[in-house]
Amino acid sequence: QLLMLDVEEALKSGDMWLEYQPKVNIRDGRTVSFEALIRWRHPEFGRVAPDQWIPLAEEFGIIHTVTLWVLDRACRDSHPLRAKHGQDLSIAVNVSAKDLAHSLFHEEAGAIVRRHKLEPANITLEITETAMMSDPETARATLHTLSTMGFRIALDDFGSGHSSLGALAQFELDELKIDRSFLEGVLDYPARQKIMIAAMELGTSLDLDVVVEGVEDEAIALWLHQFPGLHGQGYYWGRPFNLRLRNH
Ligand code: G
Ligand code: G
Ligand code: MN
Ligand code: NA
Repeated sequence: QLLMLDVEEALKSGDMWLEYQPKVNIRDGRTVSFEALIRWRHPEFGRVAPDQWIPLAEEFGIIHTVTLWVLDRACRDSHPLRAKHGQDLSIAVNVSAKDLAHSLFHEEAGAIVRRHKLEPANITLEITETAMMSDPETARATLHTLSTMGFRIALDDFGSGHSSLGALAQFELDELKIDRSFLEGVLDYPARQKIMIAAMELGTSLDLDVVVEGVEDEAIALWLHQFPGLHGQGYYWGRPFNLRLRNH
């Protein structure tokens, strides 16, 4: 909790930074998007994982500042990434339920994107189904506004929460990210394969871009090759990397 006093300073000082992980077209291996993932090295406590502090930042009412900072950095970094990987590359940013409840979020997000000479269509906002369902009325209204502005909306960690199908039906979505838990044992158990296939087909039939999360090895990647139009994300294609340390 004391950590929360250090968040704003860490954003300014460079103790927080973004890493980017590719989402690829599984058939041809081309990168279609990069997801921004926040990192924090605390001067006293060392590395603090987002799972450890993002929920606190939501509770303490400072997630809004964090999310806008992430969006700003991601927009800035999108220029070199697009120069390298193509102008239709999308940059993905994780958004929390608390952000959607903030009445100015869409205006502030729109202003940041414009300031960087980008269009909302260049940005994908990833929201977990748990976040969407925590206050569905507010989430639906804000997501509708953001979608109308042109932002792409992704349902993150699909299948890990309690109301997956409900979220699919209720929100205006462009992308479905199938939670990596679906891949556990998928090569060994026919029932798991059928569930995975059904989840992918559900997304495709709703005209969503389908992203399979957590692909770690070649065996899974080869299995996924049989399904056309699929996108994937995972250590197999690339770990989150620091744009400033490596040349991508
Ligand atoms: O990459 P990683 O293991 O560190 O991410 C862990 C979790 O933290 C993931 O669920 C991811 O969505 C979340 N996360 C990473 N970066 C951000 C961020 O900038 N904002 C929010 N709200 N969540 C993030
Ligand atoms: O927002 P989301 O929950 O999808 O965040 C992605 C999280 O998953 C990050 O923590 C990222 O580091 C992690 N991740 C990305 N690829 C893999 C993978 O192949 N295996 C595992 N175990 N985690 C992954
Ligand atoms: Mn995500
Ligand atoms: Na997530």
